[in-house]
Parts: sequence; C-alpha cells; structure tokens
Amino acid sequence: MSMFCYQCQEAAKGTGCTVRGVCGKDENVAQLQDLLIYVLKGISVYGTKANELGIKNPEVDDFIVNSLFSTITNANFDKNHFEANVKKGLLMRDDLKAQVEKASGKLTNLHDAATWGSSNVNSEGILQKIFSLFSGGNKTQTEYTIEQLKEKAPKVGVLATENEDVRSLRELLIYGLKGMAAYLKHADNLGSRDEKISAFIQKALVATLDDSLSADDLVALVLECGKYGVDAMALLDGANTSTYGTPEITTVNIGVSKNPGILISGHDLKDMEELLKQTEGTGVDVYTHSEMLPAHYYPAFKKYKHFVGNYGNAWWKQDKEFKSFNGPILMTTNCLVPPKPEYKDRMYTTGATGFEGVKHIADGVNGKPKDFTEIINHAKKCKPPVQIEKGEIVGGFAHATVISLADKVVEAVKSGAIKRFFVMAGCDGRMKGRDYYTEFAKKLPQDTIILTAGCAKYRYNKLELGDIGGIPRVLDAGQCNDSYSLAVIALKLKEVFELSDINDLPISYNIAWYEQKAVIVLLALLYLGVKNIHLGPTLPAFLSPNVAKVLVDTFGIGGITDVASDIGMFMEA
Ligand code: SF4
Ligand code: SF3
Repeated sequence: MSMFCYQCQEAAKGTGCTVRGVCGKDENVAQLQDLLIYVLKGISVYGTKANELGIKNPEVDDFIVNSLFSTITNANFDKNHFEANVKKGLLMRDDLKAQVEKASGKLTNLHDAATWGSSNVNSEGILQKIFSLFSGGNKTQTEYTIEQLKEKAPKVGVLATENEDVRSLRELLIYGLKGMAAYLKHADNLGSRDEKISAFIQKALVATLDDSLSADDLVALVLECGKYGVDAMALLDGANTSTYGTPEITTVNIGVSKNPGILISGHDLKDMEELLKQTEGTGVDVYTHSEMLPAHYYPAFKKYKHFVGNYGNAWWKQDKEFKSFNGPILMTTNCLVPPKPEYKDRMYTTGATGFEGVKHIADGVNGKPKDFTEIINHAKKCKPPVQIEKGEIVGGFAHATVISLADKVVEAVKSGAIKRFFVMAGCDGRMKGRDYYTEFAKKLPQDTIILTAGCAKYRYNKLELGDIGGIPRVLDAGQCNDSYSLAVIALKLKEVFELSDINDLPISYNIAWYEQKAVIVLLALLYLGVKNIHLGPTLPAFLSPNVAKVLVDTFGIGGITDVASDIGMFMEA
C-alpha cells in the first residue's frame, strides 16, 4: 500500500484509496498531505500552550487554516506546494516552541509530532541545521529531501492509529476541521476572523495525538467541532452579506454571450469581486461555474453588465464542459479535477488550489488585490464559449430572504399547501447512484419544497418542478456553507410555530455528501440538535461500524435506500 486516504465519498471500493486516489491524487501528494497534517498537530502542541500564555500568533493560525484547507478533496494536487509547506511548517513549529519555552521554561514529554525533524533556527529565524531523524539523513543538510519526507509519512498517516474506532473518530474530527478551515479562509479574505475558532482547531488537532482520550471524549470533541462549525459558517455568512449585501431572489442565465469569457469556479467571493472589477470594460465576460453560481444572488455583483451567467454544472462534469467553454478557467477552491490536455493551458488556480503545470495566481502583496491581468489577456485571445444549455435558473433563497417570506410560508404550511420541506443540501459527485437525487426530487409529492445549498442542487435545479402559491419548489440558499442559512430558517420556523424541538418541524434531511465541507455541515446540524439526517449516496468509509452505530443510536443518522421507499418513510415521519 503506497497511500491510504478515505476522506471522501468516492474512496475506492467504499473503503479507501490505496494506490492512487479516485480523485486523481497520487501517492506523493497523499503522503505529503498526511505529513502536513502531522506537522499541523505538532505546531498545535505549542499553539495551544501559546494560547494559554496569551502569546498571539496570527501567522500560525493562518498557516494551520490554509494548510487544512489545501488538503480538502480536489483542492490541491501539487506535490511541490505540500513539500514546501511541510518544511515551512516544521520551521514555524520550532519557532513557536522557542517562543513558548522562553515564556514558560523548557517543555518535556513532548509527542513525536512536536519534536521530529527538529531544526536549529538562529537568532534571525534562519534555519541553520536540521538534525534529521531519517535513516541516511545527513546531519548538516539544510533541506529535507522528498524521499526523507515520504519515509516519515506512512508512520504518521491515517493508518498509524491502530484502533479503528479511535481512528474513525480522530479522522471524523480532522475532516470537520478541514471543512471548517475552508469557510474560515473565505471569511478571512473578507477581513473576518475569530481567534476562538482557531484555538479550538489547535486544541482538536492536539487531541488527535492523545492516546488517553476515550471514545466518549472524542465524540464530545466531534460535537464541539459542530458548534464551531456553526460559528464559522455564521462568520462567513456575516462577512459575505456585510460585504456584498443580502442575497436576493435572482434569475440566472445559463446560456452564453458572443464575447470571450472567463469561467470562475469554487467558493471564494473575494476572488469573484476582484475578477469582476478587473474585467470591467475589457470586452471579456465572466461566467460562474458550479459552486460559484450563488455569486449572482449578491447585490454587489449585479451591477456588472459583463457578469453574464452560469456555465455548466457540478464540478465532476468539468472535463467536458471546460473544453467547450473555450476561454480561461479560474479555480478559486475545490473542486478541481486533474485537467485534460485540451484545456489544461487555459486553467489557472489561486488560493488553496493548485495543480502541477497549471499557472497559479499569487496572493496580492501588502494587502493589494490579486492580479488577474494574465487571465484577462488570455481570454481576449480565445473564442467565445460554445452554448451547451439555454434557459434560466432561480436562486437567492438565503435566510434573510426566506424569513422575509415567513408569513407566506407559514400560511402555506398551516393551510396544508406545503406538507413538508426537504433539506437536500450538500455535494454532487460522479457516482452513478447519485441519479437517486434527481429521481427523488422528481417524485416528491407536489406539496413539498426542497431547500438546497451546495453543488448537490445540480441534480435537480434545472427540472421544471413548479411552485406552491408562488413559492418555487426548489429554494437554493447558495453555496455549501449557506447550509447555515437552512439551519437559520429551520430555527426561525421553530420559533414561529412555537415548538420546543427543531425535530417537530415538518422538515426532513436527505443530504448528499462528497467532501469534507459536507462533514462540517453535518456536524453543525448535529450540534444544532437535528436528528434523523439521511446521508448518501453511501455512508462515509471513515465511519467504523461502532462509530456509525453511535451516530445511528444517538442521532438517528441513516443512509438511503430506493426513492419510493425513502419518500414513503420521510412523508410518514
Ligand atoms: Fe480517494 Fe477521496 Fe482520498 Fe481522493 S480524497 S484519495 S478519492 S478518498
Ligand atoms: Fe461541491 Fe466540491 Fe462539496 Fe461546496 S464544490 S459542495 S463537492
């Protein structure tokens, strides 16, 4: 076995990728990602102590968040990025150790994660010498070789935890942190951050090294992660809406214009804003792709005439749709699929994303915006996109908008016009079994409403499902992080209907998952007390039978079966 990863829904054979990821991640990247996570745990050993001592380290907080984010499924496939960050992280760890020991005296009984491959940093913070712990290591070398790093990786990866239940809970916690980190990074790009969330991340990372913790301790941490997940999504919601306005009900064109275009994918609205500003007046149009679709719902972006529509569908169809787009594509976050030669030279990554051989747009220096000039000039030389669809889709049903319609919604529920809501948030993916969600949406009774967020919506957002008294039967709140909006709506309805338990609402949860952002959404819902969530198309490979049983017994978590049986089960609830 040259690698082991089971963090996403497409884990090979439903158990884990062991030779190469189904996502395209190779063993080098997989091992360096494992090592980077281990380095983050080591940094956090000192980070938690620094937090106790009141030593502030925003740079360390950022490094941990950015690194967790970069290991999310389909975000970054660039081994050079991970190699550089493992090395950077080791230096950061040793520097933090020095700060903590200066304040509190020498630390003893440290975990290997906090000591391996330790370096000597001189008074100017320059690495002088690495006391390599690797076989064949040269005591005077100043850089690790990739072979040495790879030698360490299997000893610290997922399978290093032998007990499968402890492993399952540790990884569930780490995947929740990864999803949370993505949302924190977007909020941070808009100037919103919360030290308490960073402190929790570090505490949780250290907990994954602690063999004395019981399964109950780890379950408690997983739920606490859900609490911080709610906080992180609320932080991002506040950052997005205070910067770009409250999402409005919006009709989005899915056809094309006659101009060359740039396609922007992923979740980062700051990148979206900068691209729109820099393309204005250039003759280049901008289209959203996949999870960037909800950018159309924000008032601040509506003023750009060249922001013409959405092109294509969920992430996994990009290998076909990017070809016919003809122009450059900017990936601001996951989900990036290893690009085909037909369009690889038109792809650009930025932020946490990366792929070897694909041009990466660097962060702006000294608070300046990123420079998208190269992409814009590239677009000018390209043909306009080939139309693959035409028509419109409607969205913008974030919490403030839906709550402003509360009277209408409550009336429809009281009159019986709306019998039940179905939260169908989450992710889309390649698996054939995901046709289930299209069928499910089609076959739901006409007196039901689908509440959605995330790229899962592409399975049914172009169907003609009609409306109930003017309320569309598919209400799209936005990106996966806007699942927060769906929770806020549920809490508001609970209040309006004067219920003591959120589970007494006529709302069922049939969530599709793929990557780790869906994990933090799930943990957030569990923290809010939502029970009987159904998760598909398959349950996570990282849930051991015993951990799955805890989730079933405590929270009523279930899988999916067939459409007719599941609709029957939900409607009788
Ligand atoms: Fe496999 Fe998913 Fe891990 Fe990729 S992210 S290696 S597909 S489990
Ligand atoms: Fe989608 Fe990757 Fe999860 Fe943001 S873009 S929901 S899969």
